[in-house]
Parts: sequence; structure tokens; C-alpha cells
Amino acid sequence: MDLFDSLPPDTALTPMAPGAVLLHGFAREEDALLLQAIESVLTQAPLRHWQTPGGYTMSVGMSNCGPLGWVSGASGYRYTAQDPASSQPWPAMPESLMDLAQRAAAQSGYPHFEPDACLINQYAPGAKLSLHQDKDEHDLSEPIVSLSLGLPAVFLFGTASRADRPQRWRLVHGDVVVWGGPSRLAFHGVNALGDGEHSLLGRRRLNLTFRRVR
Ligand code: MD3
Ligand code: FE
Repeated sequence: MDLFDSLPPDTALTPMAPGAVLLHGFAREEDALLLQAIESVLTQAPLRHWQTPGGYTMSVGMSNCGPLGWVSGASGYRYTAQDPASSQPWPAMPESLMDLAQRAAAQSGYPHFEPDACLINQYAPGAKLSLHQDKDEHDLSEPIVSLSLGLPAVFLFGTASRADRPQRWRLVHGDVVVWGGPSRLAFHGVNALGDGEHSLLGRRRLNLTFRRVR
């Protein structure tokens, strides 16, 4: 099968760096279905603003679905099987979300991606994510798939050295990025979200990251 056979006809691919590829608008035509699945997760496990180990309250609202979820507190970051707010397992990962992540990964050279965690980040205008690395997952040869919905964001994408000046990329509704290989330990972050109104999501941006943690 040709690598491009299962892409929507107008999907463009942009290599961002070795191991990182931007699939423009990959999720756009299923956006309403995906949003419905996300909202159903958020009903069961509402968004919350974690404390950082340094004592700050994060401006991004977060929740999870799938067997493992990312949480933060005074004692540090970790993945848990239960939502600390309810002591219940995180909601199951909806099939539509799992399927999207696996199609995007396959398209990008990862045909066997089986995520066991999906972190849901919600940005209101002004919310931001400071430059950081994602390295709490056991097998760093596994990629991370990210889905952006709603208002556009300026994404900062550096190298494995914090000192290097990051590139800036605009991520818009329906964009999917697959991060693997040499990009997996790159420092990255999100600039403060600009105000606006999105026709489907309103005044916010959602970003989902699909990960293989264990
Ligand atoms: C580059 N989220 O939750 S996803 C995060 O838009 C996070 O909410 C961002 O960074 C957001 O940790 C961006 C893009 C992303 C995710 C993982 C990466 C970029 C990455 C891992 C390595 C390099
Ligand atoms: Fe990250």
C-alpha cells in the first residue's frame, strides 16, 4: 500500500525536524465526532489545574483518558491509573480517538503504536505551557501523537538543549503532529493563547497527546 493512500486527499505533510512531522488538517473532517468523544471523557473526569512541583498553578486545564493519566502535584509529575479527584480509573480511551492516533502514527512510520495514555489539555485565552521535555515515558523510542482543535496556537519547538532558540510553528484546528526519533527529547512549549472564537469549540484550544507510557 502506498504511504499516502489513507490520507485525506488534501492533507499536506511538513517535516518539522528529524523525526517530527506535521499532518496539516489530518483530523479536520472528523472534528465533530472527536469533540463529542472528548466532551464525554470530560464529563466523567473534569478538567483541573494542577500544581507544579515548584508551587505554581498551571494555566492549562487537564484531564486524561486511557489506562494511564498524567498528573502533577507538589511531589512531582507522574502517571497514575486512577483519577485522584474520584479515585476511579480514568475514562476509557474512546475508539474514535485511539483510531485517529493510530492512523496518524502509521502515516508517519509507526505502524504498531498502541497508546496507553491520552492527556487532554485545554487552553483558554492567555493560557500557556512553559518550555519542557516529555521524558516520563519508559520507552522513548515510542512516538507521541498530538491533536490540536479549536483556536490556533504558537508552538515552540527546540532541540534537546534548553539553550537553543526554539522554532515557532502555528498549529491550527485539525492539525496532528507525530514526534519521534531524534525529536522525542526536544524542549517544547506553547505561547500564551490569543483570544478568538472558533466556530466549533468557542473560545478555547484543545490539545490531546497520545503516549505509550509503560
Ligand atoms: C515535542 N502539550 O502536554 S503537544 C504536553 O499543545 C505538551 O498542549 C502541548 O507539550 C500542547 O506535554 C504540545 C506537542 C508535543 C508533545 C510531545 C512532544 C510536542 C513534543 C515530545 C517531544 C517533542
Ligand atoms: Fe510536552
